[in-house]
Amino acid sequence: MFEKVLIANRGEVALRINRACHEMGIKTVAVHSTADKDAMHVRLADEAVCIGGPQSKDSYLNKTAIISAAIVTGADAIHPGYGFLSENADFAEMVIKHGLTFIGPTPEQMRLMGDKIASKKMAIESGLPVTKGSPALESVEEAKKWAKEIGYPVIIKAKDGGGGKGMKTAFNEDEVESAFTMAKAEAKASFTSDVVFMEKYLQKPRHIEIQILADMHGNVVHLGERDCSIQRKHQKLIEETPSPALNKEKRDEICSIVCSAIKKIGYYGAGTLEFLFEDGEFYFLEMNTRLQVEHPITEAVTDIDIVREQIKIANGAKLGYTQDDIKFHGSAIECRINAEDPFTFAPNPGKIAEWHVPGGLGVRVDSEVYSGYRIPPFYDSMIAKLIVRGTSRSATLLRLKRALREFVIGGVTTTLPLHEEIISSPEFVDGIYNIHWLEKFLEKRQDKNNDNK
Ligand code: MV4
Repeated sequence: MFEKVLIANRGEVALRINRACHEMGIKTVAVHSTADKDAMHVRLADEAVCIGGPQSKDSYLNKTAIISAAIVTGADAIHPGYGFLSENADFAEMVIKHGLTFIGPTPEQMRLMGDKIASKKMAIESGLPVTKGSPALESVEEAKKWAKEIGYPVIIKAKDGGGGKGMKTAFNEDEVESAFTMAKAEAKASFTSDVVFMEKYLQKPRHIEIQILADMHGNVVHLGERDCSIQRKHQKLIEETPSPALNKEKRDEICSIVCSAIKKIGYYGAGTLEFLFEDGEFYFLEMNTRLQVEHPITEAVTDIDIVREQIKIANGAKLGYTQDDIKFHGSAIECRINAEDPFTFAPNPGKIAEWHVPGGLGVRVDSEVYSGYRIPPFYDSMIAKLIVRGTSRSATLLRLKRALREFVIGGVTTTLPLHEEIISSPEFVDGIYNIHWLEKFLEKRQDKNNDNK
C-alpha cells in the first residue's frame, strides 16, 4: 500500500481524503495557497506545503508546484479530489511520468470522457441508451438538416462542454442559426475547441446518476443511483438516494447495463455515469471520472467508503466483493450549505463567529469550517455538506428537518434557511420534481417576497 498520499485539493474534500488515508495507515501531505495557511486541511495532514498565491491558477491548479511538493515530501500517490485538476488528463499524465500514482483512472480514459462526442460514441458502442443526435456539425445548413432528422426541439452542445456552457436550444428551424452560432461562440470562449453537436432536447427530465467502482482486473460493481435534479444554474443543492422516480426493475435494468458497459470499456476507478430520465427512459449524458461532491449519500446507504476504494483500486487491489455482497439500506439526502445570500446567491465570505453542527443517529456533516475560521473569498462558496440517512425517505426527511434546525452558523449568511423551505415544499416531500423545478420554485418565492415588501 502507499505510504504517503498528497492531497491536491482544499476544503471539505481534502479532509475527506485525509480521513480515508489515516484510517488506512497512510501518511498525508496537504498542499495549500497562501490564503489557506490557517485552513483545517493544513492542520489535519501530517505535512503541508505552500504551493502558491490565493488565485487557484497559482496554487490548486499549479501542476508543477503540486508535483514538486509530492517529490519533495516523498509521496507515492496524488489524490485530486473533485474540481481543480481532478479531470485534467494532462495532469494525470504528468503525475505518472514523475513516477507517482494518480488516484483515478488512466489519462486516456479521462480524455475519452472529457470529449462529449467521443464519450457518446463509446456509450452507444457499449450498449448505453442515448438521445438521438448528430456528429460534429460543420455548418448552419448541416445543423438544420440534422434538426429535421432528429425532430424539434433540439439542443446544441459543445464537444468539450459540461456545466451547461455552450448549450443552446432550438424549438423550430428559425432558431437553429442563432443557436448554432451562439453555442459555437460560447464554446470558443470557454474551451479549447469550438466543435459542437446536436441532440434531441428533453424538456422535463430528472438528472439521475449511477455510481460505479471498477478495479484493474475487470471487476465492476454499481452502488446504485443518486437523484441530483434539485439544482440551480448547474449547481446542485440537494441530492438523494434512492431516486423517488425509480422502481426496483428500472433501477436494476439501468445499473446492469452500466456495469456491462464499464466492463466493455475496461474503465477502472470510481466513476459516475450521468443520465437524463424522462417518461421512464434513461439517456446517457456524460461520465465523471472523479469523486463527486454527493458521494456520501451513496456511502450512507451502502456502508462502502468510496475514497478508500479509490485508493485501493489505484494501488492495484481487487474489489474483494461482488454485486450480491452490496446491500442497500434505507434512504439518504445531502444538503449543500453555501456561504451565500439565500435570496441573491451572492457569495458571502467572512469570519465564522458561531458554529454548531447537528449530531445524533444518521447525521453526518462534512466541512472544513471551525469556529473563528475566516472563509477566503477566492474559492467555491460551499462550506458544509449535511448528509442524513434514515430507514425510509419519510424518516430521512423528518431527520433532515430537525438536523437543519440544529445547525447554527453565525457571522456569514448561508443557504441553510433555503434548504428548510425546499424540503418542506409539497413537491419535494412527494418526490415530484425535475431539473427545472428549483428555478421555478425560486421564482415563485421571489414573487411572494416582493409582494410582502
Ligand atoms: C440536456 C438537456 C436536455 N436534453 N441534453 C446540462 C449540463 C450538461 N451536462 C447536460 N445538460 C443538459 N443536457 C438534452 N438532450 C438538459 C440539460 C440540462 C441539465 C441537465 C442536468 C442537470 C441540470 C440541467 C439543467 C439544465 C439543462
